[in-house]
Amino acid sequence: MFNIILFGPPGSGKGTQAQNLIDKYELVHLSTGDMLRAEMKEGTELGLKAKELIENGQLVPDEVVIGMIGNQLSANENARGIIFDGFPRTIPQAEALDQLLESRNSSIAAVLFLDVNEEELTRRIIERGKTSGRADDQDESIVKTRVQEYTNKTAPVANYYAPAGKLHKIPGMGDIDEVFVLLQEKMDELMATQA
Ligand code: B4P
Repeated sequence: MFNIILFGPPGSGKGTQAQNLIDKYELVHLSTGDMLRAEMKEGTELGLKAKELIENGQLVPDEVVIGMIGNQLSANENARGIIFDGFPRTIPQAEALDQLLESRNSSIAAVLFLDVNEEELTRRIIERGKTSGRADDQDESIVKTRVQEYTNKTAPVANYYAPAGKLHKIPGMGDIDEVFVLLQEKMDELMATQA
């Protein structure tokens, strides 16, 4: 399996580019954000708990997302590879993912880090908020909280993967097509070295 993590702050293009990449490389897309929003829409117990945290810009507890990813890995054992989008977002999530993959004789091939500055992140998220209906996209102070959560809890995850040479920084300030070209170049390079 060829497993990739799309990493970066909120609004850096993870969900957007994951969609482009799965179409081109025939990989399975696992987005914890999408899974949580589906639970919220269905009004499940988990969804109701997650809603309050998400709408305040905070991360949901590790055990919730780790459980969801574990279930999805079991459901996709024959996949060619997986793109993890928005997961892991904390060091305990990264450690759990390593264990889940190791127990399936698999591992993370690379972490693609979309590098975008805070001003642009805020601009993109507030712009999406005009049509997305997402409460966490509509208020600048909530976007600030999301960026703070990222800085405090998620940014250190990059250092978890860097020593093994798995972290690859991709300039993410260009438009969607420009960033996709850079991602494809990196994906093709990585896949060629794996083959
Ligand atoms: P996510 O769904 O992962 O949300 P996100 O970070 O806002 O999305 P993303 O970064 O993928 O958006 P994109 O830039 O593609 O998480 C939402 C919430 O769920 C979190 O805050 C947290 O509470 C919870 N959660 C999820 N996973 C969790 C976990 N593992 N642990 C704990 N909690 C978790 O898109 C943004 C906008 O920018 C779009 O409108 C897009 O069109 C636009 N855009 C993208 N690229 C662009 C570009 N190059 N130029 C111009 N616009 C661009």
